[in-house]
Amino acid sequence: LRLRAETARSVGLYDLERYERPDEPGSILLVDARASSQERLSRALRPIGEIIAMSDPQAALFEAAERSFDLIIVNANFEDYDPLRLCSQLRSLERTRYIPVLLIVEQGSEDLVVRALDLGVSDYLMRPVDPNELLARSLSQIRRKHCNDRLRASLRETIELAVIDGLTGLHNRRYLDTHLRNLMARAIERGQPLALCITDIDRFKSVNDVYGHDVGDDVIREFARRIRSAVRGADLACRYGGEEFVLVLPDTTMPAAVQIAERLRRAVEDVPVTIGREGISLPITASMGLAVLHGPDDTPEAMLKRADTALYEAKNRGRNQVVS
Ligand code: GH3
Ligand code: MG
Ligand code: MG
Ligand code: MG
Repeated sequence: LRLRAETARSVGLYDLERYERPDEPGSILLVDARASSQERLSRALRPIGEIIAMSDPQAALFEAAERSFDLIIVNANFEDYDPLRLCSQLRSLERTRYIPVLLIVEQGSEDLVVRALDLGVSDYLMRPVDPNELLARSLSQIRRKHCNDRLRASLRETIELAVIDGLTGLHNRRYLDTHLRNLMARAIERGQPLALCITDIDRFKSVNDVYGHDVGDDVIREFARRIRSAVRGADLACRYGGEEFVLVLPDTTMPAAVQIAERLRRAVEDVPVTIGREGISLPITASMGLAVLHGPDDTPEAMLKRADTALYEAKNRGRNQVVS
């Protein structure tokens, strides 16, 4: 780390943000057949953080998949074992594929290096290993790894947010639009039934009119909670519009869907929603329209349309009911 600050100064770089921010500690798995070189390399790497040294490549692979290391250093000094085998396995396992691998080889092993880089090994060193160079290359890999980890995490978060409704935490309409088709195809493939329910809170405009939009939002959130406890893990629950939700129920026949919808309808009707610190008790009800998958030629649009027609019918018949 001192070296890094010195380098920055010597080349006239005084970017404090980049060069004087301390590194997060890293953890290193060192795979090396010999105790003497394990000892020497570990000493050089000590400023980085925790180092686990192992001599058996297969045990090391197992360890790497179990724990989260920031760098794996493979010293190619095994008897009767091709170090590329370990490198290739590390690249193919889901649990280890994002951990950088630094390979240490004999002077003149250019062929091995070329094949290693082709397999996805991140960097290499030739013996004799200079401790400062080992430290510098290791730090550089760990820094990049931490940076990539952050990028991957924020990408995952962005993807998740794009399909989640901010008010309720349920999936949004965009998610439904892409996944309903998949769920229908899977049901056809497996020869299973599939049901769909559209539910809409009754006379919701008056909630907004009387209590305001914020209370309206609270009611929507509470309605979503009751939906969540009414469905199973395999079911898909989405906020489809303002106070309108769609449930997709895999492996569910119409009679079973009626039962699920009825249970939800009662869970909404039976317990008024409690609002704010004053504890205003607001009775709400919801109407539901159901549809089931008709066969391989059925489409998401047609299924949603049939459920929506049934919902319209439920509203017409006086609300707070399920129509199939
Ligand atoms: P119906 O029984 O026929 O469904 O009557 P309704 O009053 O519920 O009518 P409708 O479903 O057409 O109206 C939904 C209302 O929900 C209209 C809109 O002002 C309100 N709304 C839509 N999105 C939101 C939201 O995110 N928050 C709040 N508070 N209100 C919303
Ligand atoms: Mg309506
Ligand atoms: Mg409504
Ligand atoms: Mg509505």
